[in-house]
Amino acid sequence: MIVRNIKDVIGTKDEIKTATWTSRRMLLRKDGMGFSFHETVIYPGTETHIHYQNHFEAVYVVEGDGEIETIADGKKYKLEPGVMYALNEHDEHWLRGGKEPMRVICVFNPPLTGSEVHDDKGVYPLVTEDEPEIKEIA
Ligand code: 9YT
Repeated sequence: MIVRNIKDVIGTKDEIKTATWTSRRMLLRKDGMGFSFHETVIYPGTETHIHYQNHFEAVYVVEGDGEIETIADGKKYKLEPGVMYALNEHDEHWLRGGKEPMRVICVFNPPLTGSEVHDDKGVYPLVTEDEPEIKEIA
């Protein structure tokens, strides 16, 4: 079993900071679960262009506020505690922070390796080599 405390991730190489968000990566590809699991804080008043062409992501809001806008159709969705969104169509979008820092839990499939940040098209690279096998449940 894996048990980790967010306090043990903060300040390490698994805490990635950009101009618009901080991501604390609690489970990564090396853990062999088939997904990664992060706590991310989106900074108030910011806007991030995201297009996960190589990944699926689900996001659950636990604190704060913000907005997501899907670029293909211009639809906007309010983000607040209790809301989940899933990018099941690799949806290109704008992610906006609101008035307060927005703390979200994110799951990525396939899992991130740890150091990914968005490129200029909002994409994370796909890393597939040397992936540990997903453990079978006995
Ligand atoms: C919600 C979202 O996609 N934020 C950007 C960062 C990402 N969650 C990550 O790398 O943890």
